[in-house]
Amino acid sequence: MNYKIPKDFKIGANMPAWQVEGGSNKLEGHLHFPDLMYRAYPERWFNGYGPTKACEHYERYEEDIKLLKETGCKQIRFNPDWSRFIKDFETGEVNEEEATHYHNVIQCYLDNGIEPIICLEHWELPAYYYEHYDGYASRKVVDMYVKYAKEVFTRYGHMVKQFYTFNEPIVIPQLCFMDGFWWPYGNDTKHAMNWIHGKIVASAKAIACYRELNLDGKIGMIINPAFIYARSDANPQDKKAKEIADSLYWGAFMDTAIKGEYPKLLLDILKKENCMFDYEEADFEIIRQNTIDILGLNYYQPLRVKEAEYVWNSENFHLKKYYSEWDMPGKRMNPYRGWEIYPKALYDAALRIRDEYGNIEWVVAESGMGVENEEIYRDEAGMIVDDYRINYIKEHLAWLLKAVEEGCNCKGYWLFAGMDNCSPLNAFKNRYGLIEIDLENNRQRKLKKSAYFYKDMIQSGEFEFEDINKSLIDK
Ligand code: BGP
Repeated sequence: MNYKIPKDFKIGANMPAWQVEGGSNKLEGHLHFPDLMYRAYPERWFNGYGPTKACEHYERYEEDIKLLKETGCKQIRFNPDWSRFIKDFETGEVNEEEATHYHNVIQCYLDNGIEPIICLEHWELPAYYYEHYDGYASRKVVDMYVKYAKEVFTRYGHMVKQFYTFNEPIVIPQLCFMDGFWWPYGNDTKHAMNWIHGKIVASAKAIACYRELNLDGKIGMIINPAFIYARSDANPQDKKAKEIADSLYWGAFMDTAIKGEYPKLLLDILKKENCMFDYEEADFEIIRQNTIDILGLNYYQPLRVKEAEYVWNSENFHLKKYYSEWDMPGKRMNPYRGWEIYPKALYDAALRIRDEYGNIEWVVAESGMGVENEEIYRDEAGMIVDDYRINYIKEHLAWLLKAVEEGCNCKGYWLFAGMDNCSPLNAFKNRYGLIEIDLENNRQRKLKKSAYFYKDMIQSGEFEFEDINKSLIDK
């Protein structure tokens, strides 16, 4: 079947600072949070690679942007690295050399016919703010974030027309402070909620600041709401488990960002479990008044849940008291990343945004497939023939375009990622890029087959794929 991409639907890719830039020229004392994660246990990062060099994009951005042009991308989402952008973390004074660097990066995108989109933070919280103030749990840091946001808006707002306040703001609080999964391995839900609330307030204040500047553009947040399915909606316990998980993993950021308020269910549970975050009375009004214009939504895998399997007997409350993850038999997997592949979730989410969130304008800000040992797919001419990635892109787009046809307000799809890059802990294990990075060979860049597919699809405005409506009938 032939799928047509609407003219106002923009296809692009991602280039997040800490995962591509590297920091070899960084000033002393200007590390960011992922640097701290790496430095605590470098041996836990796949083959020892980390953010220090990453792809050396900082030095090689002109070469990279020329290659991104070759992929046909119309938009690239990137971000300044907050930890290098600020010279003095106490006053918020900007490092002018770094500000000029990012000005040049933006100009280079524009010169190559690519629209640059800025997300202010992709976890590059300056290490200083973590070490001295406990990050977003502190109002000082919230204020310094807003100061940084204002500098970025003022300096680049005439060149960039879409800004996002955060990328996946739940991930660091959840994985580092609640789930004990990443350094510093915290298991304290209240602490994580303080970070989450701090980020929600910081985003709302940055949005207020953007609006005060009267810039001609849009501002949003990039959220990775969990796309939750219950084992059985007919089973009331499973359904309840889903609602509770949804109140945090979907609702905390989606509801505050779009509707201006927290899900009541989440607040009730936090209060009941003595994990209510610290807040100032004015916070709720600030959140209510400063909702987003546009939503960026990241999606990789669904979350399948069932009623809680174990009795929660730890002193530290975790939402898993109320649900367990359900390992659905027969699910389709990306075995390298260990994530389920389920493209229809994009369609389901689109309908929910249409029906429950005022059909706000949105884009898929990340979607992609990480694959290990991609060299085995190299052809005789030396190109990686990543047909699995092409298929992945097509099936996700097919479901998305079906939603658009049904009135959903989705206006774009940005692949993760423009180039292979450094993941948290997995480093360069799973490759995500349209552009290959050859680590053995001076990080040489080369277009993969998917890059040529991308260009063709974007230029022609169409692609061929199976009729997904048929798979609907089968299921
Ligand atoms: C998202 C991040 C991306 C990217 C992606 C892929 O959570 O926003 O930056 O890393 O996940 O996941 P991973 O790199 O862990 O394979």
